[in-house]
Amino acid sequence: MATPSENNISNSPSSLSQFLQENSYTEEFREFLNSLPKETGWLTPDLYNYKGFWLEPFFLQGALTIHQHFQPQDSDIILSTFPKSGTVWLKALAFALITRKQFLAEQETHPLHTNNPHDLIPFLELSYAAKERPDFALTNGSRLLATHLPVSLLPKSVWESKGKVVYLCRNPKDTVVSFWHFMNKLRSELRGLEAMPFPEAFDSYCRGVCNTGPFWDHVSEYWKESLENPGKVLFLKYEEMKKEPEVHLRRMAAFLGCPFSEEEEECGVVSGILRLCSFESLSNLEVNKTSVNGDLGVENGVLFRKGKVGDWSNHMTEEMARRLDQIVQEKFTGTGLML
Ligand code: PAP
Repeated sequence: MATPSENNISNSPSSLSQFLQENSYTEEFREFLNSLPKETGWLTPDLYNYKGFWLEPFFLQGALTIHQHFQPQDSDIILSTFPKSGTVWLKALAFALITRKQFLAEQETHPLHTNNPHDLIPFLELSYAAKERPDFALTNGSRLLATHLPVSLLPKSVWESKGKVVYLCRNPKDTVVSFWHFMNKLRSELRGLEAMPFPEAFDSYCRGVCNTGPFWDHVSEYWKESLENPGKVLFLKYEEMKKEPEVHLRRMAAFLGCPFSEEEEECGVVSGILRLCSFESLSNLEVNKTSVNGDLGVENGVLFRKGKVGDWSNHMTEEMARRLDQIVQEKFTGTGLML
C-alpha cells in the first residue's frame, strides 16, 4: 500500500489541495458521503457512487451545488469531456474560435500565449465546489464553461435551455493510460503517495471505478443526447480531430453559430487557430510548462504528456486491451457508437 510522505505535499493554496483536506467538508456532507457506496479512489482516499457514477467528494459537492445555484443562460457554451479526453485542447480551440475577431491566432499577445486553457474556461463543478455563487466572465457574449459531469448529473435546466454543449470523447484505452499518468503525478505531488500500479488502475477503470466513471455510461449519455438533440449537443472524437482537425473545427464553428466566412477561409484563419492550439504549440509555451495551475496546484506541464493516438500499446498487454475492448463493445451494442 502507498506510503504518505509529508515532504512531498504541495503547499499551494489550490482548490484541489484544499479539497483533499478532510476538514474542508461540513459534518452534514460527510454524513451524506457515509450513506453512499464507496471504493478506493485514485487520488482521494475514496470515490463515492452517486446515481450510478463514481465521484471524488469535491466533484460530488460541486454537482450538488450546481443543482442548487447554477442558472443556465441560452448563450452558454459548455464544453464537456470524460477526464483525459482532450479537454485542454477543446478549451483552447473553443476560446480561439469564439474570440477570433478580437485576437488573431498569430498575435504574440493572444491570451492563449500567457494563459493555460483551464484558466480561461472554468470547470463548473470545481467553481461550485469552491463557492456557492461563482462569477463567470463573458467571452464575446457567452459564458464559456466546462464540465466532466455526465448528462444525468447536470440539472435538467441545462438540457432545457438553448445553451450549446460540445462533447469530446477519446478512445478508452488511451484515456485510461492518460488518466493513470496524471493521477500518479497528483498522488505524488499533492498527497505524497507512491504511484498506483497500472494493473490496479486498469482493473478499477474496467469496473467503471474512476472519477466520473463508468467511462461507457458517460460517453453513452452524451451520444444519446447528441442524437436526440443535434442542435444542442455536438459530439466530437479526439482521434477524428487528430486526423482531420480542419473538418471538425469548421463543424464546431458552424454548430456554435459562428461559421468561418469565405474571407476567413482564404486568409488561413482555420489553420492559424489549429496551429496555435496544437499540442506542439501549447506544450512549448512557458505558461504551460512551469506555471502552477490554479485548480490543480501543480505545474501545467502535467496536462501535456504525449498528445498521441495509440500510446496505450506501450502500457497494456494484449489481454488487457481485449478485456477493455470487449466491455466497451458490449456497452455500446445497439447505440451505433464506435470508438
Ligand atoms: P483533463 O481531463 O485533466 O482536463 P485533458 O486535457 O482532457 O485533461 O487530457 C489530457 C490529454 O490531452 C493528455 O493526453 P496524453 O496523456 O495521452 O498525452 C495530453 O497530452 C493531451 N493534450 C493536451 N493538449 C493537447 C492538444 N493541444 N492536442 C492534443 N492533445 C492534447
